[in-house]
Amino acid sequence: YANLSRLGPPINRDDMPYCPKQSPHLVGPIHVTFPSGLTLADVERKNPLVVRGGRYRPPNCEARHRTAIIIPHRSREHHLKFLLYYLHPFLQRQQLNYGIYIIHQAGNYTFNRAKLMNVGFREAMRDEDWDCLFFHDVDLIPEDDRNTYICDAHPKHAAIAMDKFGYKLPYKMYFGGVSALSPDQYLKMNGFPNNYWGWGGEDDDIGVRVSLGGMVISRPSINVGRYKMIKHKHDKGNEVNPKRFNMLAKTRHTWKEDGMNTVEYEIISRDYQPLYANITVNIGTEA
Ligand code: UDH
Repeated sequence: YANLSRLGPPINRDDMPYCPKQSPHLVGPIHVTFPSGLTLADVERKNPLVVRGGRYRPPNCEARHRTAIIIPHRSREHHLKFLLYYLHPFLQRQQLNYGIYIIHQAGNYTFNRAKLMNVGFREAMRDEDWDCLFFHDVDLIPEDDRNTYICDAHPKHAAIAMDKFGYKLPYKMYFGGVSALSPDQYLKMNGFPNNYWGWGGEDDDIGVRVSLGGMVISRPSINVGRYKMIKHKHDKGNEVNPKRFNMLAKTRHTWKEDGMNTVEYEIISRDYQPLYANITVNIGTEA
């Protein structure tokens, strides 16, 4: 019997067939609006199959992909609610096995987006053998579900057409907003930098790391990599980083000494909410 079972397609422990390569549930373009009065309880009600920690698996087939969404966060609950409202159904239509992680920076010290991503990578991989990680700003809502949240052969920059840039790539090496890497790709470039405190530069550093790691940037088609940004002002505690250009000029010398191999932090709490796993972390302060 053991030998016979190897003759056919792999059979899952529940004897469920694999989901089709192309999901039959996709709708294409999504009209994104921000309904007033929306609550997290509404989002929960609309997503009855999502289980604690923001986890989901297709009910009738075995997912072909396991994707973790990593969201750096502080004081953006309002944006988070809208993102979850759109993202949960979006990922379910794509028939993914997925989990959503909010990496919440504790305290009031200057924000550090890239370091939070390193924390998210390590903590999510502790939970599950994810085959793809989506690093996702909280204020970007995908506008087309053919923008599949799975990894490519090279690191993928997904948010290539944002409304705020006129639905065009702002510059060739842009790698900000939403990107996707497999664990191998992430480790090949030593993850993201830990030392960009405040706004700016870290996304370009990450783009440079992709090529330093011997890889190229992969992108979805411009018709589907579309995002609406929830409008907002610069946050308190995320002032523009004046050192960003100097740091960026040195990435080729620093990337091996700063990244996933050196990230240090202290987990304050890990709680599994109905719609996401919330990891609150002390990432320290600038050296
Ligand atoms: N983030 C937080 N809290 C903060 C700062 C940043 O959660 O206090 C996260 C959040 O996921 C956000 C991401 O980090 O989406 C990137 O930060 P950002 O939204 O500030 O960066 P972006 O370049 O916006 O998208 C810049 C401010 C635009 C002001 C323009 C005024 N016209």
